[in-house]
Amino acid sequence: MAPQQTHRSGFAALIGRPNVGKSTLLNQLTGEKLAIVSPKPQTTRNRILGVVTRPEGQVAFLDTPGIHQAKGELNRYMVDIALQAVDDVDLVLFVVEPTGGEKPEVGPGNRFILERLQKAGKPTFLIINKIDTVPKPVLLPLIELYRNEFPFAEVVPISAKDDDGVEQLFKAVLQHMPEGDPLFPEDVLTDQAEKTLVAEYIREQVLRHCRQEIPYSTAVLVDFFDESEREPPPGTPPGKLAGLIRIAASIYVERDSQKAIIIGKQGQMLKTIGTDARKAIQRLLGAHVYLSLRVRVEPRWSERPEGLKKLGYE
Ligand code: GDP
Ligand code: K
Ligand code: MG
Repeated sequence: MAPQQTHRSGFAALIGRPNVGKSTLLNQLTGEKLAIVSPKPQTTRNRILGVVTRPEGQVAFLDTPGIHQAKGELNRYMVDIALQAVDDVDLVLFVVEPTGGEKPEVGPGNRFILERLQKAGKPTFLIINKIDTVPKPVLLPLIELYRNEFPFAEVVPISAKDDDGVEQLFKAVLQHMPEGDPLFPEDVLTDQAEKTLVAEYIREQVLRHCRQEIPYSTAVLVDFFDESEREPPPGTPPGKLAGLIRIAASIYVERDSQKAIIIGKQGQMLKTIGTDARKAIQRLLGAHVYLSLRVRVEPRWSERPEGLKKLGYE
């Protein structure tokens, strides 16, 4: 008789400064685009669950907003979410990118997070992401510097973008999960509703196409999601988009001037955002999508608790 394999399951949180590649890593681990990605900070605003299920175990990863010292209601909200996640998991994956070029350094932003992790006292991996961007020799001294700051259970260099080291990382994470039965049914991938993902895919296109100050002031809400014609007619070959989903969503900004930027000359910017978002949403939903977007102004929403609540951040 073959020996019974131990089944492990638990939670692991991706924690780190903005832009180090936490969301890219979540997507690579799960093989799905659960979290939007952009070169701008504050891309991830909520905690995002991504579940990986294998015969030998299950890991529920939590992607989180970047931790940084910044003012403002929305920033506080995001940092709280990230720090809360640390308390809720079995293992912390502290993600960093190589910094300091030829002379590697940890830096104040990472030290600030490490202080919090010291207090939390959870088993923690150091994930050095973006190793595709540096020559190999800088990694050893960098690891040395980090090891002097914190007793990491493991150090794993990866490139989330190139899928380099990600499988090894998953195996190491699983070894640190407690023994136990799966926490989620095996077909569960995330706890995000389709409507939430749709709103995020639209926000991603705003991040992609608009310049710096716009993204921070933007939130997206789905107003209308009609899937009454979602099912393709009987006899449609598998894989062929045949059903239709009608979606209306609002892009919220804080000022009229921002609204004008998102709409663009003769509506060109909004059209581009809509076209690109629709393509991504069609892939997500596996049906044709009719997407109608409008831009609304909600003054200073990101500075007010009621504003945050109204736009879905609570
Ligand atoms: P997050 O803010 O930590 O969630 O970071 P994102 O996942 O949004 O990524 C921030 C930026 O870093 C994006 O432009 C990504 O394409 C880029 N990025 C993420 N992982 C890698 C990597 O392994 N190598 C390189 N070169 N870029 C990466
Ligand atoms: K980002
Ligand atoms: Mg992110």
